[in-house]
Amino acid sequence: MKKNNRVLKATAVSPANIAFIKYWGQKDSKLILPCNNSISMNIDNCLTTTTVEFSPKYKRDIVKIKFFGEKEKERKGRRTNQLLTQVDRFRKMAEIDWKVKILSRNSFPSDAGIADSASAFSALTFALTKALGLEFNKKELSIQTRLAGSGSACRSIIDGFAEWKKGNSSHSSYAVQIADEDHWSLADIVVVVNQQLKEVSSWRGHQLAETSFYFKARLKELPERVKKTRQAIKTKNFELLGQMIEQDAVSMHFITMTSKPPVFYWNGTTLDIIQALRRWRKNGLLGYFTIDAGPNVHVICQQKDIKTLERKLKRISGVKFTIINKPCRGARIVRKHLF
Ligand code: 2P0
Repeated sequence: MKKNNRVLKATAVSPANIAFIKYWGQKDSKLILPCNNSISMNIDNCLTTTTVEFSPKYKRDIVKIKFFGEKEKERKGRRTNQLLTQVDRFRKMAEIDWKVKILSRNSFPSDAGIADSASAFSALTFALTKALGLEFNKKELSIQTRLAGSGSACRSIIDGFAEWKKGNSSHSSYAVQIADEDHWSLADIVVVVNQQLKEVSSWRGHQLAETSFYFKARLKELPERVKKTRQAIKTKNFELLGQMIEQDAVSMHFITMTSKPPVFYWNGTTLDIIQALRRWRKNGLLGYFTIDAGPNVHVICQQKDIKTLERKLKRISGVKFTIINKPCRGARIVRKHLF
């Protein structure tokens, strides 16, 4: 890390990412070290923009968030505390004690069940480094982002397709690029079936993972699946990628359903979509599912099939709306501030 000139105000934009191979289970919950490597693609319609400003004019730390379709509002609670914990780590590194104002804006509906932790923590971390004149390379930035608490955020630092290497220490656990955002014209159709907040957080899910008798079996089969997924991306083998992401989504949800206590994230429509995709594939229309810690389905397809798949998906009873995403760059600094 190098210390440069402090500009004290900076803005970063960062995407959410969809995991093809899921991060599920932690080896170390303080250092956020995962039990397995995970692989993801950044999604371009689910962005967080964050401006931070350090100044003696602020008498206290202020965190404002503007959720999609809502008014900008000062927020308190767990999320704000997490963001400020990351700010405190950076204040120490930069040896500054000025108060901060943070304004964060999401480009996607917060009730779409897409966790904004990845985009929010990666945008905040990048903006902090710039404002405080701390210069990190991509690897160090990914590590600093991981330490914010949302592990999946460390993948959003990387452009395009990323693999988070689990490592065995804080210095060896970070994300690297598999391919950039222009490598492959894939799409992620987020199919929203339920707009409620999830009942059990991913954080709790991570802690429960080891209570599943089958968790060890998942970890055993993962290296092979990770290898094939990486290969499928590099060689643009869509059918292989599809098989791998479906296997991994089912494996993760099998762990949640067999944890003690069990957690069921799917609802009836989730399963209807899975069945429909399998039927359509028999007729040559290729879309594969993956599902995060909630009932909404991410349909991974080739861009040429977006329209057909979206039309058919919207006809399934219980589907509320869809969000179309393409692969995109990771976190970046922008000139235009939010305030
Ligand atoms: C992942 N997930 O690899 C795994 C798969 C969700 C399922 O890491 O919502 O980003 O703040 O608990 O910390 C989600 O964990 O999300 C996650 P929240 P976080 O993407």
